[in-house]
Amino acid sequence: MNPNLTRRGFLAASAALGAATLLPLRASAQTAPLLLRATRHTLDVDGRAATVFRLANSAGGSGLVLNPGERFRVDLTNDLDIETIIHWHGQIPPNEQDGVPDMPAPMLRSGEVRSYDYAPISGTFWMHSHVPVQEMQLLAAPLIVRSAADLTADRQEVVMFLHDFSFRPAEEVLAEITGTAAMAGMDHSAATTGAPAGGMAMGGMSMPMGGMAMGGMAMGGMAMDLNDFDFDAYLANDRTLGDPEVVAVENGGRVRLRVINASAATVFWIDTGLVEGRLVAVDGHPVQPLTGRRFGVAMAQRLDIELDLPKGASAFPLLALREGARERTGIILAAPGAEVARLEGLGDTPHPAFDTDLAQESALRAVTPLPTRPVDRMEMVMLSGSMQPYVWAINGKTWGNHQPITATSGQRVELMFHNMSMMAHPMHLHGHVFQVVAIGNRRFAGAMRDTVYVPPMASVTIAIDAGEAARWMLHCHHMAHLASGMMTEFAVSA
Ligand SMILES: [Cu+2]
Repeated sequence: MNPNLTRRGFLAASAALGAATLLPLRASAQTAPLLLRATRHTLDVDGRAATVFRLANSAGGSGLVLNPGERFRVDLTNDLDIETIIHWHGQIPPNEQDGVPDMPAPMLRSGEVRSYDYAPISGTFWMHSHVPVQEMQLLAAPLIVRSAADLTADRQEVVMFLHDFSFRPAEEVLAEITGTAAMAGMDHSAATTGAPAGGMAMGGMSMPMGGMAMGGMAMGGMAMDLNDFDFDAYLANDRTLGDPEVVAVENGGRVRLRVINASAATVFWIDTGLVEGRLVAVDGHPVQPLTGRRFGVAMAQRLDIELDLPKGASAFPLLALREGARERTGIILAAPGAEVARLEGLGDTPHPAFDTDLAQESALRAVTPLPTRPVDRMEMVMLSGSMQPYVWAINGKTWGNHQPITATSGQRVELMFHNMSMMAHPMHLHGHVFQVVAIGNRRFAGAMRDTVYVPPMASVTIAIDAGEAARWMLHCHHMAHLASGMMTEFAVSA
């Protein structure tokens, strides 16, 4: 056993991702690369078998855990019979290792092994295929980079990895959401060429424009669109509430919950129930602690929530509630001797929409903000689109017709996202960590992030110090929006 590990640390390692996900922890400098395989895997979803993708570590579990100071030195093997490529979401590798098809590296052929090596940022991260239909079929996993404080802290680490899941092929799900048969069969091209040629067919979508049919909610007299697809199941660590993961915790112990929303198209509220939580990091980056029992998390975002469990032989459900609907998923923390009651996968009433007024984002303050300096470049980034036809654009253009947003390496750039549409967009920038610096006209020293949620008709400004001179993707992390072309590039020149 690793002598560096405290007893709690060992508990944490054992419980965090389940025994199968546990990687051997190394006490000394790493000698061999970590192994990661893109492969297939069978899940049991409410008693029904489902074949999905998996990013498997050397122990056969999902994802990677790195120790403090350890490099992200990974050999990725494509064990699939199709091409794939993996993006290290929120990390800042050299651009050639970023994992977007042909941007610049090609996808991995079947059987190909590719090596990655960079200094990682510590915190709660994840990795996923940058091909939307593959991400939707769970080719995604946690990437946890521990800090020195994580190893010495007297607390248990628990990961909650969230996904929306359909038994139907992802191509079919995308085609139904977008209302176009042309989308079916898009795989590689979805991430690189954007919208299919020709018009978008109108079939498949029953929702009227701006309608309330499926997931609409009224907002200031207007109708916003929330959920445009009803998935078959909502998963937390690959399981539903019908058979949830039960994590053994210490009586009265402290837990650091690492929530990762790997959903294709679902925003969740994390409900800590009777236990008050302390939100201590978003997207892997520390924020000044914010207490509460409900925190929202959009697609691709992460939350680190600390929980001080009350003493007693109790069970503590940690639920993820689908916004604008009754579905929920989650895991259960159980102290020794606790009785674990069965929970329904449907709540009594629909859960509210997330952060329409940006109240949560407004309350976040970075622990380590960007240094204050003059802004060299300010750009407005318009987000637009509609359900019918299902087209989403950045500055009026879809990927392939896009106009890059440009900067020079080292410049301080501010991007003001202005959402002119009735759906929210979680906007993700590759290769950079940015700071939220304004909501509407109100400036503040907000959170450091890699994915920011921009609700309908709102504006959010982020500040970035432009990094490596390269083409970096900037896109919406709603998979159907991305697949229909809601992507541009942040083109940094030397
Ligand atoms: Cu979007």
